[in-house]
This record gives sequence, C-alpha cells and structure tokens, in this order.
Amino acid sequence: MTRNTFTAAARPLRAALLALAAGAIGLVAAAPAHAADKVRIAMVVKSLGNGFFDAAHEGAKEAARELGDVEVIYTGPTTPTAEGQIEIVNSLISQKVDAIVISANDANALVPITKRAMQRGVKVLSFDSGIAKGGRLMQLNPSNAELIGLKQIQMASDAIGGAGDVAILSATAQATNQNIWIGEMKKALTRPEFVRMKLVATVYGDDQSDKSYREAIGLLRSHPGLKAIIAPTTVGINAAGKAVVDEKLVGKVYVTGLGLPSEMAGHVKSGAVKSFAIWNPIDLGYAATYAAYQFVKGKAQGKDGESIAVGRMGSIKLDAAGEAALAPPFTYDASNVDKFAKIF
Ligand code: RAM
Repeated sequence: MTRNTFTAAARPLRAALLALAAGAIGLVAAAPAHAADKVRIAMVVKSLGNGFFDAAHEGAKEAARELGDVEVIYTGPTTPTAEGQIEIVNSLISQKVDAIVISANDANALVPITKRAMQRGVKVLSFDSGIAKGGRLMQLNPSNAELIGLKQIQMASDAIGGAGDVAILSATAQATNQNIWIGEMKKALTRPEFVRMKLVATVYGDDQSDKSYREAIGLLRSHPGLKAIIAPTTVGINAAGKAVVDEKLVGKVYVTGLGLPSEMAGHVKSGAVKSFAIWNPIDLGYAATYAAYQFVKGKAQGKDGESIAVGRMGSIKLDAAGEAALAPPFTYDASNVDKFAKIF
C-alpha cells in the first residue's frame, strides 16, 4: 500500500522535476500529469456509511493501485434509494467517467439512466445487487444465489435445533440481491430437512441501523414464540443482534444471516449469534473494479461464455444472463470470528 501510494504521489513531483529540467535547458515545460490520464471508474454503492461497501471500496482501491492508471470515484446516496442513485449516475455521465460499477437499489428503475450512460460510452457493470440485463454489461455476484439462500436456512436450523418459527429482516423491499436470496431461502424451506421450520414474517430495515433495529424489536414483540431472525444484510444482522440482547432474549432467539466479522464479533460473544456467513467484500470490490477496467480497455465485451481476467482473483466467466459469481460464502463462529474481524 505504502509503495503504491508513494508511486501515485510521486507522479506530479516527477512532472515538476521534468518541467524544471526542461526550463533549465530552455525547452517548453511538459504539462504536468493529471487525472485526465487515468481511467476513471466510479463505484456507486447502495448507500454511504455501510461497512460492507467501505470494504468493497478498499478492494476497488487495491485494484486501482495494481492497475496503476485508475482513479476510483467512490459514491452513493445517503439512504439506499434508486432515486438517489439515478441522480448520481446522471452526474457521473456529465463528468464523463469511463466506467460505473454499481450495487443497485432496484433492478429495473435504474435501467433507463444506465442505458443512457452506456449510449454515451460509459461502461456500466453491476456488482453485489444487480441491474436487469439491458441496463448493464455484466453483473458480478458474490457467490451462487441458491447457495447463499440454503446456507442461511441451514445456519438458522442448526441454531434452533431444526424446528420453530423464523423471520427474515431484510434490507430494502426493492433490493435485487436480498430479494433473490429471500426467494432461495423460501425454496430451501420446502426441503424435507427444514419442514419443521416456519417463516412467519419478512420485514425491511432498509439497510438503516435504526430502522432495522426497530423492525427487529417489532418482530420479537409481535412473535413471542420466534426462534430465529435471519438477516441477509450486514446492517440488519447487526441491528437484530443488538435487539435480541436489549430484549434479554439471548438463548431464546438466535440471529443469523450475512454479516461482517468486524461488526459481529460482539454478537457472537454475547450469544445472540451462533454462526453467520459472508464472502470477502474486499475481493468483490476488487474484482468488480478490475472487470470494469477490462471493459474500458476493450478486453471484455460482456458476451455469453466470456472469461474476464480479474488480477489476483484469476478470471470470472459470464453465463447466458451476463452474470458471473465469485466464491462460496464462508461461515464464521466463535472459533474464527476474531481473526477475520481484523480484515473486514
Ligand atoms: C448489506 C448490503 C449488501 C449485501 C450485504 C450482505 O451490506 O445490503 O448489498 O450484499 O449486506
């Protein structure tokens, strides 16, 4: 990190030295290097202030350092709405960025604006939470959706001994990724091994800590027999863990889902959470940024079956829907959460 930061910082210095030298021997000074020389990739996240996307941003910066000629513009609305993202994409079109990698707050609402961006030559990729096929060149999924759904039901089942009422605390009602995973969780619940579990409610905390907390409290109070809250969102799972502790329900209600080890370590210690899962958000941001660069450089077109090189992550392969997936989710519990809490 230090070395690459220095290299970037050294560039204007080198330009200034060249200019000085040129001046000394009577030549016209060379124009100083500036951001226009760089490939500008905007990472548009669901909302700012979410630790998951902060980690994805770290990955984007890592890819930029490795590629050398990339400037990352990290942006997103303050709350996770499609309207906020539409405004941002609009302004990125005026700024003539080279590429946009976006985690979408709505699969369809963003299509007209991202189509316009693509008509103006901006390469648009979605990652994490996808845009419908016509509105992007590819979608990078963190992992296989069926696996993500099944994993969460399995963890809930393990926590509650295979039987009882469960509820889902999701992000926003329009979130592409959470809605796909909820669909997969519902499918998983029809498997014979999970028939003694019953989904009694699905609520939305909008990936806002306070709303997620209130929704979790609401679930606990309106379903006194509830055994588990499954939150397929890092914001929701953290809030649900707090709610279970505050309502003094540790040992009675278990929280599971998708969380960041750095935010969940305390909940594993309190006993509100036995296990949870997630993929590496740094890798996701890194691969998305890397892939965007390949599109800008004409080394990726988004064709069915195409393989795109994504640096240290190897390559990703597009399916007929223009989607690719990274690695399976990893499970965390008391045995490993502290170790990973230092990373993301
Ligand atoms: C939240 C966001 C994000 C999702 C993670 C698991 O941070 O909703 O889109 O992938 O949770």
